[in-house]
Amino acid sequence: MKQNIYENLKKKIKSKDAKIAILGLGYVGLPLAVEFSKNKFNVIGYDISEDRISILNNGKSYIKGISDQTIKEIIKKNFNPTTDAKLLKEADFKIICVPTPLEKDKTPDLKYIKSAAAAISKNIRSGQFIILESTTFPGTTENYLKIWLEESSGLTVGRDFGLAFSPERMDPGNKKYGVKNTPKVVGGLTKEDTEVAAMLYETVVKAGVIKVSKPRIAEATKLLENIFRHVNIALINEMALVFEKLDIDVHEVIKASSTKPFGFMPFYPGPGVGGHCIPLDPYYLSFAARQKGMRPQFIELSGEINDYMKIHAVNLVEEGLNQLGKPIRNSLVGIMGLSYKKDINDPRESPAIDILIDIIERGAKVKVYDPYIKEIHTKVGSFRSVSTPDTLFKGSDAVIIVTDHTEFNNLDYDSLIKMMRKKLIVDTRDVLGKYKNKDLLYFKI
Ligand code: SAJ
Repeated sequence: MKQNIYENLKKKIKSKDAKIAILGLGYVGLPLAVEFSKNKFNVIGYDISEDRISILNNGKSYIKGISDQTIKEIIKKNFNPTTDAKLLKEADFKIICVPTPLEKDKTPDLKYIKSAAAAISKNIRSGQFIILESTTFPGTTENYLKIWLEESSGLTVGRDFGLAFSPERMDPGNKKYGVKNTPKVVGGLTKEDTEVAAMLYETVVKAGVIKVSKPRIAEATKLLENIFRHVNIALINEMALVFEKLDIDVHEVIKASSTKPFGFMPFYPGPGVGGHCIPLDPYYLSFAARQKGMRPQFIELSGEINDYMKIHAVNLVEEGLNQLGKPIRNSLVGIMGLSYKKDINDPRESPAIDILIDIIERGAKVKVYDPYIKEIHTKVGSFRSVSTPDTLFKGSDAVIIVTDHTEFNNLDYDSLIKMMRKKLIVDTRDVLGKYKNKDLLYFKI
C-alpha cells in the first residue's frame, strides 16, 4: 500500500497528470502556481481572499514581477483560482504557502498554517501529498502539522499521504532570482517523501533541488539564511553608530572592506529592518530554543539594535531641527520612502511606519512621498503619498530619506532644498552620498 501512493504520485508527476493545489496566493504561492501552470500541470490556486481570486479570474496580477498577460494565459488553460476548499480534494499535491506572523510577544503565530491544515484535512483522500513552504520553527512539520493532519483526517502519513517541508526563497522585487533559478531545499518525513517532493520541484526548479534528511533540517535551513542577514544587518547598524561617534563615514569603510576578495560580505546600515522575513523569522528560532531552555542572545540583541535604528533616525531629525533653532514640535517633516526596501511597493513592517509614528508623537506634522505606495495606514492615521518630491520638500523643515528607491538618486536636490522652510535632510540610506550643499544641514546613518 505504502509503495503504491509514492509510485502512483511519481507516475503522475512524470506524465504531468498530477493536480497541484497551492494554498495561499501571495508573493510565494502565486509565482509557484504560475511556474507549475506554465509547466502544463493542472493548478488549483486556493486563497481565502475573494478579492485576490476575482482579480486573478479577471486576468490581472497583484504581484510585482507577474504580468497580467501571464495570468490571462494560464487562466484560460490550467490555472483555476478559487476560494472553494472542496476543490482541494481533487489535488494530488497540496503546497501550503501561507504567512507565519508573530504574536505581539514575538512568539510564533501558526493560525494560518492551522487553518490551511484544516482545509486540507476536510478535503483529504488517500494518495495525496502535502508540502509546507511557510517559514516556521524546526519541528513544526513533524510535531504539529503531521499530527493536525492525521488527527483530523484519520489517515496516516507515509501510508495514506506524503508530507515534506520546503522553504520558500522568494525575494519580492528581485528581477534576477525567481522560482526557476533559485535552488530549492526539500526535507520529507521519510526518504520516499523527500524523493517525491524533490521530483515535483525538479519539474519547475532548474537551479537544482537539494534533498535533506528531515523536515526540521529544511525548516532550520531557511531560518539560518535569514538569521544570518538579521545579525549582520544589526552588526553594521552598530558599526554605523560607533563610527558616527568617531567621525568616520561607515559607507566609505564598507566600500573599502568590500575590496577584500574573500571572507567578507557587505551589509549596509539603515533606519531599521522591514519586510515579511527578516524582522519575523529569527524569533521563530528563538522560540524553539527557549522551548529547550536556551536563550539565543544574538537574535534578540540584533533585534534590539535593528529596532533602535528607527529611534536613532528620529533622534537625528530632532537634533538637526534643534541645531536650526526649530523644536520638532510643530515642525513639518517630509518622509521620503515608505516601502521596506528599494524599488518595491511593500510597506510590511517597514521602518518608515514606526518612524512616522514617532515623529507625530514628538509633535511634528508629516508629509509622505513614495513612488510605489499611494497610502499607508498607521495607528496614528492614514497618510496619502504626495504626488512629487517637490510637493514633499516644499515648506518642509526637515526631510528624512527612509527608502533608497532608485528614483531618489536622480533628483535635483539643489532646487528641492531651495523649497524647504528649514534645510535639514536626514539620509538613512546614503542616497545623497557625496552631494554637498552649503545651505543644507545634512545628517546620515
Ligand atoms: N537591510 C538593511 N541592510 C542590509 C540589507 C537589508 O538595512 O544590508 C534591510 C532592508 O532595507 C529591509 C530589511 O533589511 O528593510 C530586509 O531586507 P532583505 O534584503 O533581507 O529583504 P527581504 O526581507 O525581502 O529578504 C528576502 C529574503 N528572502 C527570503 O526570505 C526568501 C532573504 O532571505 C533574501 O536574502 C533577501 O530577500 C535578499 O537577498 O534580497
